[in-house]
Amino acid sequence: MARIERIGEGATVLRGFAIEDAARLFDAVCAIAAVAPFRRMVTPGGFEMSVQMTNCGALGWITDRKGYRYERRDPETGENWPPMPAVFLELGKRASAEAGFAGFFPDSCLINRYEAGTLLSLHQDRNERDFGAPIVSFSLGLAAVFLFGGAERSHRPRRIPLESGDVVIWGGASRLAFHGVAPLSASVHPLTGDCRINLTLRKAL
Ligand code: MD6
Ligand code: FE
Repeated sequence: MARIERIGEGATVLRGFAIEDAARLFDAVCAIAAVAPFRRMVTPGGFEMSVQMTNCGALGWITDRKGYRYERRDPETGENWPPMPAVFLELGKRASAEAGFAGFFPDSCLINRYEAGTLLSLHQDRNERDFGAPIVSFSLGLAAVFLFGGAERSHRPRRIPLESGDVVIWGGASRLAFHGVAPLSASVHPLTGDCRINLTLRKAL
């Protein structure tokens, strides 16, 4: 059974929740990346992000010079994003229910790939239509330090170590909290090799 850790109002870490399914999740990520490759997207300000991204599900989160948004098609291939694997849906629903958000039905999964030195600067997830739905975030492979701040950017973030199999569920009063990921340390993990994979399941529409 996963150990439940409350990290804020509406924000929960389920330690080791996905450990037994980590290999299945990673295999599904590899199959998705074979069709919709990882890429570094450009922010509206013109900076290339250090984290590499792809998506699956009906909608995918993208950024380019025109802004942050969800799109039905992968701009690199012109095709729909690959479908959401059943194992993502099933685990996402179970994890969110365990954290007190019953009835979560994600239509989008953003997949992030971190290598040594990759970071994600503080941001809010606010391109979704309905902030009533939580975000469910799975960590696979190398450990990372998740930065969990407050409602304002100036609020100094807490540092929360995340390991392979940990799940963060994020909603309610924390839904718009600033958060990010500290630069990844170089290491090797038996599942993913030299990288960390993060899946964030969202209800975009
Ligand atoms: C990551 N996660 O862990 C980046 N956003 O790689 C996120 O940006 C995130 O983990 C919203 C809720 C949970 C998250
Ligand atoms: Fe985020």
